[in-house]
Amino acid sequence: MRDSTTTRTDDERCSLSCLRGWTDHLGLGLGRSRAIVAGLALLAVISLAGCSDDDDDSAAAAGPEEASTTVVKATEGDGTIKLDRTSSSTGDVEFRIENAGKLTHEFVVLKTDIAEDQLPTNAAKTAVDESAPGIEVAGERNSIAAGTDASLSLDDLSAGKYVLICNVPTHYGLGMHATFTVN
Ligand SMILES: [Cu+2]
Repeated sequence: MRDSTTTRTDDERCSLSCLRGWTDHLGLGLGRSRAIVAGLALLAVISLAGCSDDDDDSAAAAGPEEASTTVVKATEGDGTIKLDRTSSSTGDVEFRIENAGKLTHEFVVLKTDIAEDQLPTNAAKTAVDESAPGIEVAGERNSIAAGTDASLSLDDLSAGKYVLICNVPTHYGLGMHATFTVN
């Protein structure tokens, strides 16, 4: 490894005089001691350049840590929810929702261990009871018009089982549910 302590000391002590000595040496061919001093100045410059490279490397190494969002594409039809992936690792998840149907839909993410087609419903049995025991709403996007896209970003999803539903009255019963797992 380089001896940076010695190099830095030389640099601090004689940055001006070293440069002057180097210039004198090049221009006038003066004594050997000045040539040595000039060489030390050159080493100091190289050493500082090396330090800059190290800084650049550490900054670049920090970059990849940023992007860890899992993107899930969800396509809603009038009676279906289809996913391009059914699981993710823990962390941020972005659902990109396309309403490919002719009706307005919702996209609701529930954390629950209950089977996707066994969720408790309201008294009229037209919609899932989102406040029932064993169900936790992780996030939702309402009023997604027919033919439009929407997005739902959920930060730091914890491990477990999730059920994704549309809870517009009667739509759950039509089959608008899907299972998603965070590992
Ligand atoms: Cu719906």
